[in-house]
Amino acid sequence: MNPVTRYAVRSLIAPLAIAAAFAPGVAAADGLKAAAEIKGCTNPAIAGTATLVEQTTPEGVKEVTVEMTVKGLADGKHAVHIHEVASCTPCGGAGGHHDPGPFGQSRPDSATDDVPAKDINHPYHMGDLINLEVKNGVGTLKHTTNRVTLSPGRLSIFDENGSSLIVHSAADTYCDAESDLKKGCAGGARDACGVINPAP
Ligand SMILES: [Cu+2]
Repeated sequence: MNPVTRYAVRSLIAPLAIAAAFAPGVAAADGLKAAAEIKGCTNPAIAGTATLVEQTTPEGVKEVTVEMTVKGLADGKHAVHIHEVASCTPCGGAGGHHDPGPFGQSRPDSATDDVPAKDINHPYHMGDLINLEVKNGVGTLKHTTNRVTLSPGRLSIFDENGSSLIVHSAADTYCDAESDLKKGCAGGARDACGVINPAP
């Protein structure tokens, strides 16, 4: 191919490749979905749904948008996390927070923590999300995180034993300041749970 033709071919291919990369639905991970049916741990009046959708940033980073609506919770803020086991019967079966990292320590807090605690690993977990805010009995949350993926990989919530969403009784204070490092800073008791399943 002579240089002029080569240049012409290249200048044709480059824009096509860029267009393909950014076209909606073209990237392999984009649009992958999951869902969870949220149920009260002990209170049957608590019920809701959550959807999780994976997309890819222009840079190629996978991120997941979590949207959740739950009715029947007490008004105010409630901690929400992705927990490490696909089990809600009982809610304790969901285990600690999704934390597949090499230094994985899924326990958010413990009864034996010192004050201030030295072994609280929250909010460093990959499954740590933000608070659900409940007004007039209806709680909503929308949050995009690049700490987890739905597609296979090291951050995937669809690991060997799956994952669940847990809504806690109290707000997550994010255990951010040294003075926050106490039992319950990750939201305390569990109000509701939903096993996360792949969705069409
Ligand atoms: Cu939690």
